[in-house]
Amino acid sequence: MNHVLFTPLTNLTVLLLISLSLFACTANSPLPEPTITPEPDDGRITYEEMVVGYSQIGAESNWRTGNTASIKETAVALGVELIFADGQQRQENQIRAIRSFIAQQVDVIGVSPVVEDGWESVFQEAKDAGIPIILVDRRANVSPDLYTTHLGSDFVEEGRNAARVMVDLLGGQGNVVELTGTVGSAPAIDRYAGFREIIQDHPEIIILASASGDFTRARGEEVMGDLLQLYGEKIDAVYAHNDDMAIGAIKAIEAYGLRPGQDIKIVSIDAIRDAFQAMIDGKLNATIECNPLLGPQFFDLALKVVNSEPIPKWIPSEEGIFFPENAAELLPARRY
Ligand code: GYE
Repeated sequence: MNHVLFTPLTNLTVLLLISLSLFACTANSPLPEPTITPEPDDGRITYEEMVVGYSQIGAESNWRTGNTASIKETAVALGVELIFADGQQRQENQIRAIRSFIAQQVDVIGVSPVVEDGWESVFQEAKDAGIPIILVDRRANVSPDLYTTHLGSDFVEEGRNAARVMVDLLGGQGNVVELTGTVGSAPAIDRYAGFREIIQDHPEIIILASASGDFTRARGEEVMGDLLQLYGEKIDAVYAHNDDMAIGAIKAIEAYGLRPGQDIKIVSIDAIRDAFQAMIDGKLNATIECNPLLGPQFFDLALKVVNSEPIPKWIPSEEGIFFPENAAELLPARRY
């Protein structure tokens, strides 16, 4: 929406009202109180004036539902008009949503791209319509002039941290199976790469297999069940790209008759509340934090973008690593 156009109109209305009230003063005395006080107008767009289209991936994990809640709650708190679209894990739904935001002439589009590839043309359409795009959480593989900034985690570093913890847990030796996230997604690609960067210096740690559980509990359980059928007690550890898949894997390991967290060590990523509970229960050995509470930072950036303020091309989140030792103490304060 072109807010710049509203400013002269507003000033004109105020002027008209002032002259009308001046006219009224000469006709009747005493002087009435002026009904409108002109507000200082620095021409900046405010949260209340901003319309934001947001294309979310879906609801595949507790991380994602925490992320959605943060975006929606922050919009309400700030008074931003938010048009939210759930892509149900499908890129074509996300592309359709972005096209409808363009048709509605929103001020800014936020998008968390389910996979990295295939966004060039729809982002170009947004650019041609003069609507800035902010990538939230996941990256898209597009030329940098097609988006304004990326707000999200360093997924490679998360993979490295998972590997560092794994090396410690295994004492530098053992067989690992990996449950990867959605094929072609930025976090799955980077968490795979970061993990290997560290593991390659530990030749006695073998990655037996790597299979996608699509970031869901159900698929994590299913794939882990298959891996147990294939490798059985040879498996010393699981590296899961998110906690939901780890929780699925825990079920499969128990169904197979082994003890998750003891017979098979497990390290995963996100740090959702259920992961803290699994650590308290002794079934998960560590979780690497990935922060989904991006609502406040996202709308702050959106406001800066519509007001043409300079912003960096990438805003990484700050994240920690959590272990069973203090899981019970930390769980009450966890918000997702
Ligand atoms: O780790 C996973 C979710 O893109 C960082 O997506 C996000 C990942 C998160 O489904 O749980």
